[in-house]
Amino acid sequence: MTAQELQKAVLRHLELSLGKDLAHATVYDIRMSLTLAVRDQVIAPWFESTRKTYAAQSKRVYYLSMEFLIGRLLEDAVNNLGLKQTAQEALDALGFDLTQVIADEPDAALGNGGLGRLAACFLDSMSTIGCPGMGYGIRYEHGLFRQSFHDGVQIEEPEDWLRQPHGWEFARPEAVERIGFGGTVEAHDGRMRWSPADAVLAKAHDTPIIGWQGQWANTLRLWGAEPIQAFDLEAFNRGDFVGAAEQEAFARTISRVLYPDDTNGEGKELRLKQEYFFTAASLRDILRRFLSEHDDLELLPQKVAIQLNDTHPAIAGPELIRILHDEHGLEFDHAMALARNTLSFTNHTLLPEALERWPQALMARVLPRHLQIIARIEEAFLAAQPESPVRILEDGDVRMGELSFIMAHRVNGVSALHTGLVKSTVFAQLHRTFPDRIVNQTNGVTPRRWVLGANPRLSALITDRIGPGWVDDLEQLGALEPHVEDAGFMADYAASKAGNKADLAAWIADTTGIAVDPAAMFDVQIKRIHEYKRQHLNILETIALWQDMRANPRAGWVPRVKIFGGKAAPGYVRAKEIIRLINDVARVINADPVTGDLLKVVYPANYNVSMAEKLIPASDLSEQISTAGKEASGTGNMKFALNGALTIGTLDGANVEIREHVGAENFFLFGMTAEEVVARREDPQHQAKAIAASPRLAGALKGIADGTFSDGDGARYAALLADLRGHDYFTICADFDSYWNCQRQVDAAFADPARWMRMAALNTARSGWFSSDRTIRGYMADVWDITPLI
Ligand code: 26Y
Repeated sequence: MTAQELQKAVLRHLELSLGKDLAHATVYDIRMSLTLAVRDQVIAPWFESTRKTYAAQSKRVYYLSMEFLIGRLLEDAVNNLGLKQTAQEALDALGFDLTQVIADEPDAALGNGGLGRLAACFLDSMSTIGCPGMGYGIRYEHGLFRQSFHDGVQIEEPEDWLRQPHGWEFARPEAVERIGFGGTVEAHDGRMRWSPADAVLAKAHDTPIIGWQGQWANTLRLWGAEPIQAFDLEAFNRGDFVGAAEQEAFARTISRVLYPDDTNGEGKELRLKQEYFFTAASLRDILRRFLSEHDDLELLPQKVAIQLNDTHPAIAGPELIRILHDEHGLEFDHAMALARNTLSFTNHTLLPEALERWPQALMARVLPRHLQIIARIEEAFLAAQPESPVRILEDGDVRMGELSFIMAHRVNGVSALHTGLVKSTVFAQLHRTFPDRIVNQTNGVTPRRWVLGANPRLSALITDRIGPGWVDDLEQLGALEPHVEDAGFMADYAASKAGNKADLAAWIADTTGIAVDPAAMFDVQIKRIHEYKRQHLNILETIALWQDMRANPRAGWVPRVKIFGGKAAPGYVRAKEIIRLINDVARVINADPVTGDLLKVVYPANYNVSMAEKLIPASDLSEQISTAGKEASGTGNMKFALNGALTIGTLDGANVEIREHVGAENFFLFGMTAEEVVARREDPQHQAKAIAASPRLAGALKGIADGTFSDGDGARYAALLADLRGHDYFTICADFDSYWNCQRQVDAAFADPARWMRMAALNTARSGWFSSDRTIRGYMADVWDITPLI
């Protein structure tokens, strides 16, 4: 497509789809017109992919996820279709700037964090590799809340991405499923029949996901809930106008909003309904497609692979059995075996509070037939494993982890360390019973979005030296390694980082009003705010550094900008205290003339995918400092390493594998190992001893306690401090000195720019393994048993 052709297509959509002429077109109008023009280019490969899949009678993969944190789509699509340059020229000619048009798209935040972003990277990789499949999720009207700070305190406001029409999707009014809730179960002619009391419609909305160079496209199908009947006419005619709309209100509530908790499952009835809603709709859709091609249910596991993204769609097991047994008349054990051979399950966390449990009483009310089926699953399991102490039904709850494990033929962890812990802790008993079931699939990230799209400077440099093949074959980055000996390459590498940092400094000034020195080290921690991720360890080190700098401002400090980004679950009190503390500390330090440009603390509000795309390419230091054993994998860590930020991190999650790949000498390691953390907690005085041994830590804690950062209000952080001094489950204190010392090694390395840049370039060259293309190939081989169609 030429720029002229694209320009014509944009103008055609501007007139015919938006009803505007160029003279009156806004950025929104142009963005929508360009979106529609680019979407037109996706249709042919999309149809072609479907045709090939049918022709090959191929197995398909269905990725069921409560979350898809996709962010903006226009730039990705333009890049994947090779239309970046073309689009730029086309818009220039119309008097619009492509960058500005791209930034006009709302950031689709249909997810909380890692798990949802991983699902989005997987969609991109499946389409790039030619793995036939679909993502299934919920079309939330409101994604993750918008964050702002009032006096440093997090305020949540509703997010509104669907206020404007969503240009990428196709509504499918014909693709609707009726989803029931509640009601009764009765036997009819020897079969159980569930008669739900309420029902809603699930309506499909399809977004095509185009792969690299437009060679393949899959579909993301999101279900929106709608009433079966918009209006109860009988009630209306009685004069009960509000009651007449009740159905509608209930239905729409189901897909209204994303739950903003990423760990504290509150066991809310509405969440259970959301889970069943999208899982049941997806399964019916999958079975209908399967039965349109095959007439033998026996073939299901050969033709269909269903991946459960954590336990959120775990009701898929019982629901699939219900369909096969109650509706199609298969024997229960037979139905169960077919379901298990079709399903597989990914575990993303070991935190006990994130393992879903639903009260049996609630399940009996909302999904009465499923509760019966779950009891039979447990019976069948115990009949085969009479010695096993494992139960799905326990303490009045349904344990969704155990259910998922028993109903899956493969269970995977998301990094080598995490998978080992899955085997030795949460699912130790089940692992003993089924020693081949658990496999590892270390996470990855898509290089299209996280390098090519987010870091055009670095991308151009890489392509200039090793050609363009790296974009869908990321291990080719290894070919950069000899170039680190080339002064010309290193100068260009440093210049690309400097350019990104200058851009970020300008953006920080714009959005926060804080002036930062682009030559300072950009030290970045961006992720959900959580105690186990230890943003408070970082801020304690920041305070200690500031105190040292003030005491001795001329000691040759390495200037730093500490950058934080992330949201806290609205009900997570301690996480919100940490947010306030960071903002309080930032206010005081940024106003201090003694430290000046030596130290700044920046915390832009409303961190999201688009903000990550700005921050990561401009980072020098990547903070991956979770308490060892707690971060299942991390994926931000991979994005940073690829973009040439050095990691300061613990031996946790995929940090372990990143360190192995980039080399221990190019990674700043500190802190206790997972085993050491467990051992240290045995000593109830571990935090007190650490504080007593570290005047710096004691000084930082004291600074908080005496109100230095809270206008003299010593009580503001009393609870946080009491926890650190009294319990400190996340071993902030015990790891503090190790972290401090490691940070000073970071300073020394940064003070030698040639050494630093060489380490950074080696991180880029050696991180190719962390492509989600590699991860998806692993799932295809070890979990899904499917081969690519391109
Ligand atoms: C039960 C409910 C409240 C719940 C909702 C969301 C529980 C958990 C989550 C999300 C978990 C999550 O995002 N886990 C992250 O998954 C990433 C992808 O595998 C990992 O890289 C990351 O370490 C892990 O915390």
